[in-house]
Amino acid sequence: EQQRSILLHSTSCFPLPPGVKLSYGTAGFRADASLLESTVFRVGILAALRSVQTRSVVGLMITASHNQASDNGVKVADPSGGMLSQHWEPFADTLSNAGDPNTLLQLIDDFAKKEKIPLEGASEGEVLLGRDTRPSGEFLAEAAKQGITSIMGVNATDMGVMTTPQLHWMVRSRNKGMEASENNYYDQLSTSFRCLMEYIPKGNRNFNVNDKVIVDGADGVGGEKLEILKKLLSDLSIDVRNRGDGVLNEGVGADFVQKEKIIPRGFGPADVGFRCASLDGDADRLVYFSIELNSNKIVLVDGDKILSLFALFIKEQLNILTGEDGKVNESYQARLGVVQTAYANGASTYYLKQLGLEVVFTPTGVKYLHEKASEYDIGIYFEANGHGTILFSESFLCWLEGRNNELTSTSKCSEQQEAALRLLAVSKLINQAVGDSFSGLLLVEAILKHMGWSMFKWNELYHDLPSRQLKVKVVDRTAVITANAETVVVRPIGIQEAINAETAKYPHGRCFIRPSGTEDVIRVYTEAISQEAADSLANSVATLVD
Ligand code: NG1
Ligand code: ZN
Repeated sequence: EQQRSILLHSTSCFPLPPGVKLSYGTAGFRADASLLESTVFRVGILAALRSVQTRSVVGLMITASHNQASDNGVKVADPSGGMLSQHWEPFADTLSNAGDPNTLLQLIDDFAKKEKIPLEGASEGEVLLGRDTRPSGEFLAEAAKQGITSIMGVNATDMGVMTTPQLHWMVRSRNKGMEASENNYYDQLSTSFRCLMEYIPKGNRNFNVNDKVIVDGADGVGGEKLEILKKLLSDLSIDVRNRGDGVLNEGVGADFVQKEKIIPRGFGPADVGFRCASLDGDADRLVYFSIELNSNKIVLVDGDKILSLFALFIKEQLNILTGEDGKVNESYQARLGVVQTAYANGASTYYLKQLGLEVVFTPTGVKYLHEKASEYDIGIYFEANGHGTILFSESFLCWLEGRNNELTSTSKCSEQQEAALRLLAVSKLINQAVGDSFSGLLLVEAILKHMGWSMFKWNELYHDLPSRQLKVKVVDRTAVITANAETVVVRPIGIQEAINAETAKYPHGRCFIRPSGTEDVIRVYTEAISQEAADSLANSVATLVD
């Protein structure tokens, strides 16, 4: 009864804006910040319910990532630190569109029954609340708190401004019973980075101050947080630009750099010859680039290439550990898998398969990639846009620890032990909750150093096939239904045949279309042997869709 009246009262303070219908898309709810207060309140309730159900800490993040500063958004981190379980998404949709307090109460009641969430009696829970640097974040965080605390027994712990991956990391760590403050996060990253640097092959060890990386913080939360992290790193020089003085995501950031392929604000001719990297607005994406002399263009080193570098390094360490032929007696047959989406450049897939790796595809969206990667002992996933991470299975880590102890007692610092220690360090450096630009950056830097490679050498692993991405506005994007990890259109009937016929005209052509999960458009993607061919194929397929 008390619970009912609390909910009725608080909900009446958060009426829905008229005529707005939002949906929990690829990355939570996103809209103009002025429309979001009631949604964020309702997501607060949802996060609290999830926490009560799982008897674990849950996260709520307020961010619109790479979108413009006036937008905002909200997403929930599950107890594992990953995305909200997919079977809760329909509830997220109905809950956030329920205007009338009585309807909302009924929805919660029904859902709680179905999901066996004990609302009567001593329910307990905790939701960690984070937000990026958007000005609207503060009042939206208030709305979230109101929602969270409307469920009796649930506490809202406000972590203030932080990156999306930091919040996910904290949720994961808290539920593993580990210490999980922001400082613990920096400690874990810097310690494991130092450990990797310690096992760099001797010839490549010297630290050269001119060998720095220049990072574009997208004028978001990443810049200020990276300033803190970099102070703990002695073997790496990081110059942070766009730390928050300019407009968030405007002419800066990973999304801009990857899509436009031009120099972001704050970079110029003086940076030619240096490794540069861009984060996005909430610091969960990372791409590298270099600046070309006398041009405003950049050479992009995208998520596919970061993935390839990681895969190469991990495979090398595994080979050392288990012997090339996997014949070392006590070797554990570690399953290494790589997960991509149809947007991965075909040249990267070809390269990874050439390395002998198992490559699988999922639909677009981190939740799908992450889930697939978790099926392996070591699962590496990345989207071309720079979001990705590496997952290690508990049983593999256990074996690795054991192997390391065994090697310690026999031959000190053998090659094999170094490989084991490197892999253990990677498992701590990389954020296993979600893609994290900071751990990605440190791992790239450590691997380049390990290999003794320049960025140029890295970029030469393979050459991207020319590609084109277009958006087509349509009346109803949900009319397009795809299958096979979005590579084939099954509805409307006949379109796939037409696409096939068009694609066949281009040697080595590849093309697929799919409805976007974050914008009201159909996306067209093509690859071919020249830029002109990729463009022309994309244009003709776009007219088929129209
Ligand atoms: P949609 O709008 O569904 O294509 C985009 C990105 C995804 C992912 C989400 C979430 C592309 C082609 N799509 O999804 O990879 O990052 O946004 O932010 O880049
Ligand atoms: Zn992001």
